[in-house]
Amino acid sequence: PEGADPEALRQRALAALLTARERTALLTDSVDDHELTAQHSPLMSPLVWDLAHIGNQEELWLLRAVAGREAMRPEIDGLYDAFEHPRATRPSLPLLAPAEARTYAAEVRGRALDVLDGAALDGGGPLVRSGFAFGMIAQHEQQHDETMLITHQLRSGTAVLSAPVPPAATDTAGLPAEVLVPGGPFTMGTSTEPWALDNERPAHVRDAPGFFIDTTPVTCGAYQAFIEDGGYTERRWWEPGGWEMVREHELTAPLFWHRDAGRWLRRRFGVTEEVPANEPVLHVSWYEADAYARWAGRRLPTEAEWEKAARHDPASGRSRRYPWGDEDPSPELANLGQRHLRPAPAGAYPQGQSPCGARQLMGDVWEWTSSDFLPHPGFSPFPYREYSEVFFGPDHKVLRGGSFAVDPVACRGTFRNWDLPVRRQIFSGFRTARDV
Ligand code: AVJ
Ligand code: FE
Repeated sequence: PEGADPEALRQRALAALLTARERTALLTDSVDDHELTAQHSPLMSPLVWDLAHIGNQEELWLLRAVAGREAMRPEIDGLYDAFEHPRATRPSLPLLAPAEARTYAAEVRGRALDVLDGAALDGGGPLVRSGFAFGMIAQHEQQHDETMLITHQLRSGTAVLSAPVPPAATDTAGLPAEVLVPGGPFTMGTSTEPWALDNERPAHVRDAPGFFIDTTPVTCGAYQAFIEDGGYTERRWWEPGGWEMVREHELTAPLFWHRDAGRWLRRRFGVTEEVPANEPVLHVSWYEADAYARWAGRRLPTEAEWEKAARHDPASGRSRRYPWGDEDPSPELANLGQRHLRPAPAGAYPQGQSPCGARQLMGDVWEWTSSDFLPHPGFSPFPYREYSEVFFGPDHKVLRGGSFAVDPVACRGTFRNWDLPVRRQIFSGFRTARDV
């Protein structure tokens, strides 16, 4: 993609915007107006807020910032500013009704495609060059689509979404439990990926001593052993904040699990099923991931270790765009893009493995790392401080790799996600590591 010609970039941007809008339509047309305006959890916005916020951000960045247009409806900007109104308060705002929100987003989109048509993607300022703002807005919409999928998972009632089951690998019998990543320098972050966001930049060298990392994410079966060994009842495994969370909310298992006649069941998008032992565990907080790792005599990988395991190619000494190489994701390589509504069994996607032999680093489940969300050395905020910079610090932990709910446009070996260590409604899992 670096140095790609402007017409190819324009097509790429157009495809990314259209793909995102199709998914937004699926998530917002599959429920009625009452469900669009209801609050399904105090952790989430009503779906209709996400819908108009998607349109509003597109208006701000593609119509106003790139093309210099006047505000279409200046009076609504404040309603859809995520920093002005916390999620829990959004249902009581005078939001656009579902039909109005759809019309607004569609009108913005029509104008944005005109702007894309005439944009000089090979020159201009940093917003236009390489189609950055268009890629950023496609990623923004896809991130809110993942957020809306979380809202779908939290809603009660019958299922409205369905998808085929992801493939299992056939060669998992001989897979080692962990793989070695030898010590030495590697390149973290990127200065060349055109649509990489500010927090992924710039490329810089890190040195990491050797470590072992799990070949696959930790499974529900392995996590059940922690539960059955009294994991949630023994303070010694938990960070103080985690122990407080366990006691206050009387946690005994991942979110959406419940016990029934001696079996663990889980509710998934409106359907209840037995917890699949061989599937990566999902909906655990950072505190639970950290406690499990301690119980197992291991630890979470640092963010730099995770990225080295995913990208470093010892044969060439360089870092790849993805675990499997430099080519874009495809259905044979990773479980991405909401093609499936669950992670694939542990060990799936052998073609997508990284040079060290770790599997499923991209897609399936977001993976908690031990690291706080901090800027890379040489970071500068772009295009706005509120995208990343205001979240840097000890409050947020980094997640890497992307879940089944992440679209390929918002997934790279350098992509960084972050959240509070108590959060577990997100599509989060983890793998563990140890020193050599
Ligand atoms: C990167 C997923 C933490 O959803 O809060 C959406 C992405 N930023 N709108 C979030 C985002 C602004 C962000 N995360
Ligand atoms: Fe947003």
